[in-house]
Amino acid sequence: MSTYVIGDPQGCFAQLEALLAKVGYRRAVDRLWFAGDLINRGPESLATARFVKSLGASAVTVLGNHDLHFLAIVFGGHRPMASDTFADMLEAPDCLEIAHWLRGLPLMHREHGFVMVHAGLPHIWTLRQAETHAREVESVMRDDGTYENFFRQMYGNSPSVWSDALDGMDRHRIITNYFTRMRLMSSAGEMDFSHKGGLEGAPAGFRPWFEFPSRIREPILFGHWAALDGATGKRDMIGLDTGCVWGRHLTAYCLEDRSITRVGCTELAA
Ligand SMILES: [Mn+2]
Repeated sequence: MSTYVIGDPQGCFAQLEALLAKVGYRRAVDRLWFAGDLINRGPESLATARFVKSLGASAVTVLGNHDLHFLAIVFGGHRPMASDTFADMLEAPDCLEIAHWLRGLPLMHREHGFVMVHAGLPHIWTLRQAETHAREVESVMRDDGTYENFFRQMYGNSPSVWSDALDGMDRHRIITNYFTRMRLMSSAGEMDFSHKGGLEGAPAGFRPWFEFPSRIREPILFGHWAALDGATGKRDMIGLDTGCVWGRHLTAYCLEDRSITRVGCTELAA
């Protein structure tokens, strides 16, 4: 059995199928992990979501900001943006079925000595704290009495720095932002949402989240930051978003032998 961890397909289903063929994926035997952003920007969000959902317990997916954006539209009353490409999902007969499946997915997964998240883990938290905070928001998204309000109020950049004293929606929003949107942060744990480029040109006082000394010893698998192209300079900070939807690569990381497999992606019209 092999476990392949894949970053940010974003609706590029043909490339996902090509990557699975290249690694020799065996559906009945192997497991797939997805570091989030299954959908949006690419051409086949519905096919991608249906495929991952069909894998049941043989796939593990953590939620990304694009997956949450879809849920904010379906459940939170928000409108699609012009750049969204998941109209096929919104119009599908199984739209709600997919959305309810997605809201049951975790923000963080820990298994086989690895941790998987979409954007990253802030250095201000221990692994135990991160797990506790992930479970807090997952509970809110799963609870039939609270999920709609969560998706209505999920958006926003405030608060931008953690405090144990935060409660209610402010607390749930910043936890969600750390797990699914974080790129740059300050030593105090404040997030910056203005910078989406590479490592150069960061605002003063802000650095990539993975450059701060962390108490977390387990390797961290993450996606989200396509401009990095997977390069963090650290063996145990494993970036998996290699810009498939921007015409670069879709990447699979094999947990058992730590090998990396990529397929090239031609430029796709969004
Ligand atoms: Mn993302």
